[in-house]
Amino acid sequence: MRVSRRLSLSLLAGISMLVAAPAAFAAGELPPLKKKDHYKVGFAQTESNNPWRLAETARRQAGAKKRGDQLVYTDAQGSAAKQVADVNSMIAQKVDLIFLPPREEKPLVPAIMAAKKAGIPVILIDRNVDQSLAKAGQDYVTFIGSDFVEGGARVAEWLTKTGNGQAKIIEIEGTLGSSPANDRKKGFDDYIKSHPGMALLASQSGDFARDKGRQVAETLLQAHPDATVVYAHSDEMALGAIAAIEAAGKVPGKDILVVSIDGEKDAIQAIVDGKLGCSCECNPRFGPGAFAIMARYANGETLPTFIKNEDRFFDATNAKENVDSAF
Ligand code: GZL
Repeated sequence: MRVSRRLSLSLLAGISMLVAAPAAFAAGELPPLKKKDHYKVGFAQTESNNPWRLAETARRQAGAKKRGDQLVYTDAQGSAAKQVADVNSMIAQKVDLIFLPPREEKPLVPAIMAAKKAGIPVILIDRNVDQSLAKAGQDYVTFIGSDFVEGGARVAEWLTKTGNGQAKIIEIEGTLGSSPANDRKKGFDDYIKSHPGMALLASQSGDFARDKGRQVAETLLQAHPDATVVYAHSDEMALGAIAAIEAAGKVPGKDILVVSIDGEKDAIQAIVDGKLGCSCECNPRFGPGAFAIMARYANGETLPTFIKNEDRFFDATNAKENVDSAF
């Protein structure tokens, strides 16, 4: 049968459209990761202004190097909008997979959906997204990180059990809209609600940064001279608060008890020095582990929607022995 020239051209055009169009995945269907020896992997970091972020980046780079993978690294310098652009650039570069710590829970969702549409699987690390907007196992592969609600509750529990059950608390929150800040607040605040002697006087964001933490502590301590505790969502902000307390001529650990999260070296040293009460670990060193999880996904394994990092807890009982190995 002779096929007309016009029909054969239109058939060819139709087929080429099928081949060229980016893969479209149904709502519950994740893009697969082809099994191969090496990958081109994107890692869109939020910023590099504190030891936690630097430690995370170092371990991710080590993980890629160990596997012989190519790491496409970007630094959003504290801007969710830039992080969105960074992810979109990785999509354009056709990376095989993207590791993403969404700086804030909502703005990164469209970029995650764009990666899915382009057939690129995303593994969220360290921070999660708003679960009403995107879900693990459906829009991204999984979330690997700490349980932030649990971390906030562990600090509240330590505070309640260590003190006399009485406290007037100033809370210094992490980056506004980020899952660690939202959930560390929820975990801590919900716990103290069931302890009448624990009062929350004020709560404000220090953006996970030491100097901003110092400024917020200075302001809130001046506004609330009766405060007896500072709860900081990260060690960097706790160390800033300690500086503010000392600048005000008060003694941290004696006049005002500071409690925190992360487990960074300077904070554990501050516990040894009696200036910080406790720090619930939030381990940034899971780079190689994240690559192992990527390999499991490539092998066709169905992964859990949340792969939880187990975190230790540091206070005067164990700080000294843990300073040297801290990040
Ligand atoms: C937690 C991470 C937080 C750390 C901060 O997984 O996103 O961001 O607690 C860091 O130190 O800035």
